Amino acid sequence: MTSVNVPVVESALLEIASRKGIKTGRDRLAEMSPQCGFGELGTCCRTCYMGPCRIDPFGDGPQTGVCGISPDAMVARNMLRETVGGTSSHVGHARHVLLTLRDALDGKAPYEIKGESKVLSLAKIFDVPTEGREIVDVCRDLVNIALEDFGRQDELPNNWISKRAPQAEQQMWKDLGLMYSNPHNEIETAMHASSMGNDADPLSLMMRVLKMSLIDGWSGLALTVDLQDILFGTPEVGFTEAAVGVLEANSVNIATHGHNPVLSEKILYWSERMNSEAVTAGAERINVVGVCCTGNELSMRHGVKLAAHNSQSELILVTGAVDAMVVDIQCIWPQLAQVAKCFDTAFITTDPMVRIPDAHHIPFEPQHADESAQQIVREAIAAFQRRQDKPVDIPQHKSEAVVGLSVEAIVGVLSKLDPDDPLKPVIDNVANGNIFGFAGVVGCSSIRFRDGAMTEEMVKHLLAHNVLVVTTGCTAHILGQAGFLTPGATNLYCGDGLKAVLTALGEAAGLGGPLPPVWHMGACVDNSRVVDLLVAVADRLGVKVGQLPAVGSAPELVQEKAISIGGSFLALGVSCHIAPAPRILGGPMVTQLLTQDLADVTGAVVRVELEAKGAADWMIDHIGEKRAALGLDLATVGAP
Ligand code: BF8
Repeated sequence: MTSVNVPVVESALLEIASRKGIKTGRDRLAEMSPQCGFGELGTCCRTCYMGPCRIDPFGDGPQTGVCGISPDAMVARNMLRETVGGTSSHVGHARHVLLTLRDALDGKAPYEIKGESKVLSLAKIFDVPTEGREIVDVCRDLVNIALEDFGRQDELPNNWISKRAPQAEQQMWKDLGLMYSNPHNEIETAMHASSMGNDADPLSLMMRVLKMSLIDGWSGLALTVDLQDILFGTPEVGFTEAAVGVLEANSVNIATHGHNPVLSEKILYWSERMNSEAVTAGAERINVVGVCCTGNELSMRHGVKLAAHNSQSELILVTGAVDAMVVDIQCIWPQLAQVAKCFDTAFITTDPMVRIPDAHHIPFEPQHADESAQQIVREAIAAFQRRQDKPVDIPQHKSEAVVGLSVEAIVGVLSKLDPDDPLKPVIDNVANGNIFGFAGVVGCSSIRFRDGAMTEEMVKHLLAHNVLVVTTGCTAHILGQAGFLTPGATNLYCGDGLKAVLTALGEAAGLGGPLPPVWHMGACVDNSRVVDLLVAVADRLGVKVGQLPAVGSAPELVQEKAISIGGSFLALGVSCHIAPAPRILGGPMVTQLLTQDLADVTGAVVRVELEAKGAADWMIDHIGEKRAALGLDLATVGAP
């Protein structure tokens, strides 16, 4: 196993950028510092034109906005709008995939149904008859159920949450007034309520935050993943490599970046079929690699190599070896177009929502997917021809990585041990303390935390204390690059209990070695798979999800989407660590609500820890408290 740590990868790329005179996000962050303290605390309001209003939380200066709004209401209102931003992204993604699937079923878009098993399992959940029916007809019924959610004005419960979410938690959400009907109506209501002169009650606003987060969880994440599995198949365990060293000097390198596999699946498909055109142009082959979440999507279904997480997206361009960077939606830095201009790289935008000056825009609509994808691949080959005989700088860092651990894949592996009760070995080992608990370490990569390897250091502490880690998003790239997604990492980092159980499970399942200690579950939308796993374990134990010895962490928060995803975990009763602090500290009541009082509402709290060991220690303590509450008195078994 080759293993590197991310700062090595990044310092190599930063050295190349500096040598070539290219500014990076770190330079721009330094120029921007110190950043606005009012903004950081959440007490800057730009909602109306009597403002912007700024409230000094330390008592100097005005204590309300011009309209009289309190600091807590200001903070809560800002947080609601952040959550709407995150939820809109995921719900928009879900709707795009839904319409693509509808068009595919109607013969209007060139996509097939690769996930028949997902169609059948969803049919069971949604009471769609399957006996003697064609799979496309079953699928059409599911599409109509999902479409109904986006059109309804009857205030009846949303199908995807009311059928997909666990029943015990639904009762809690009903009691708290958090259940919802049409996600679009709720997004409108949240924007309306948070505009000037409406909701000014911080508690009411924070309940809207939780409700919006639930919408994210079920009509965003879960719906997207269910539909993508129908179209592209449910991921299976596979092997890949991660880090910039996956670029190939003599190949046409196409970096797919963004989130929506409706585009990247077609780029991959046509790259495989147009390889001979690349060879004719002088290349060894076409090498499709993945950046950010679209990278996770392709890696877990096709083993596509993972080139970069979000804060490396501009850095891999300085290699000069990326012939085309093709982007769809979300987390696309406008700066990418400027860096691409320094090289022969074709920076290609495809979605009408993502127009970036100096990018080459090739509109991509699912109905004409094949034509657009072929055009994009040809642009990449042309860019390769332009760079021929020019030197490239590809740092030779990469690590192996096991990817694609969907819940179905995990159950598949465990079934080899106990086909009748696949989760039993996991449950037994949680009970005896070999698995101390579970941590979902998810979210972004932030240049504020990268140089300290925040995520890697935190995960090392967790594994040493026998906490099994699951990961998604850019965090999955970070951990993949650092070698945590390999069987070898089990021996390197795990405490004795976790090492023993992962070794026994891996060997019994016929893998010839331990399971990796960090399980790659996909992109950020695949946090719904993390929820599905927790629900399955909770069901098997006969407890609520919030009672499990489990905790979440977004150790390098960047995006609004991470806020709404975190909120969906809080609504389930799963406490979350986060760094940096969300923008709430200027509102004492909101801060107390999220860090303490929420425990009496959903059972979860938020914890801010900016340093890796402190974060891991809190997570381990929290898991210990959950174990004690469940009566698992072997709370310290296996801890070093
Ligand atoms: O949805 S982890 S920087 S790429 S927001 Fe964006 Fe964050 Fe990366 Fe994926 Ni998720």
